[in-house]
Amino acid sequence: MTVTDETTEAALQERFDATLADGRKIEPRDWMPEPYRQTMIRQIAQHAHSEVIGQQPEGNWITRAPTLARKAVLVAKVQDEAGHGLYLYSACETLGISRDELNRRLHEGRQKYSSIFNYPTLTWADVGAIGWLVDGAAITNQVMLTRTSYGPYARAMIRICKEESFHQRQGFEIMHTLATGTDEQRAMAQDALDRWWWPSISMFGPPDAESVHTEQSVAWGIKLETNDQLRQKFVDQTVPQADYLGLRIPDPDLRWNEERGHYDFGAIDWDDFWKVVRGDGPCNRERLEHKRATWEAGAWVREAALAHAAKKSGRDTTTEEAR
Ligand code: BYC
Repeated sequence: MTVTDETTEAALQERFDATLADGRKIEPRDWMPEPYRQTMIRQIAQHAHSEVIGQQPEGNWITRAPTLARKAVLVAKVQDEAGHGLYLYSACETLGISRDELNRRLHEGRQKYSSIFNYPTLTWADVGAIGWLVDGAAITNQVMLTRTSYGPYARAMIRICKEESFHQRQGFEIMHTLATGTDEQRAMAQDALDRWWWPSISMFGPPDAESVHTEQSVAWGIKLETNDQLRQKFVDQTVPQADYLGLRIPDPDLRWNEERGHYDFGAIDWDDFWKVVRGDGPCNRERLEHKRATWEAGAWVREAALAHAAKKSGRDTTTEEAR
């Protein structure tokens, strides 16, 4: 590297740091340090893959939703998740990586998706629990991400959060219907809460002391709150909701701590979390295999869409020239 290159690099770094210090966004055309770019690609890709794979657990209940209205709402909700995946792939592409490459990395196990989608949906109440708890946890994280430092990611989050908030309410409403229904329905709601509670609170990621990326991501303004801070916020807002439903959170150590002004909660089984993250959860193989198979089965649709776009743009040019 020459002296001039070094000076230029230092000046670019200075401008990047000043943008962050002023609370302004980093935009695709701006210079950014390579590790920042790679961190954004990793996180946005993981987020996009989660939205897409996250369609599977709830999609499992579309044909078995208890009423036509429930079915219509669930179809719309699952379609929203697909849309979130698309916004996020677009945001990720602004960092100079193609959607095909992102999918390749996921299919080859080089990128991740959220641990939460590796659990089965055994009853209709699981659809309620996912909306209430999983979307609830997702919004807690994503409201923070509306203020994240990378512009396209922050802007995608604003719309996503509006939709997630509807998802959370539809889940809570399903749980409320079941919790105020027959004994059997109430038992079904309790069973879903028992199975989804711990995976939902682990979804925020490892404890801060073991989170390898948090410190740097906070310094870059990617994360404005840490995994443990967001987890605590989620627990604090969800416990009163469970009380309202008359359901019991499956944690004997859960209690209000007057001094801290927060709920204390029991130890998370991090061994189980890492087992799931590493590919050994109840549904990991099934989820990834389904994702790969649908990607391959849809190849002809992508090819046809590209051929159509090329043909159409050719026609449009001819029309313009003719004018
Ligand atoms: N699952 O240093 P850490 C939805 C990994 S979908 C798997 O704390 P970071 C919805 C982490 O990647 C919304 N892996 O990392 C859709 C890292 O490994 P690598 C999903 C996890 O990035 C359908 C290692 O552990 N939301 O709403 O600073 C239906 C160390 O972690 C997980 C998002 O994707 C996990 N849960 O913080 C219903 C939010 N947690 O990459 C609903 C965007 C951690 O070094 N992502 N790991 O190999 C984030 O905000 C952050 O990436 C995280 C982790 C808070 C998740």
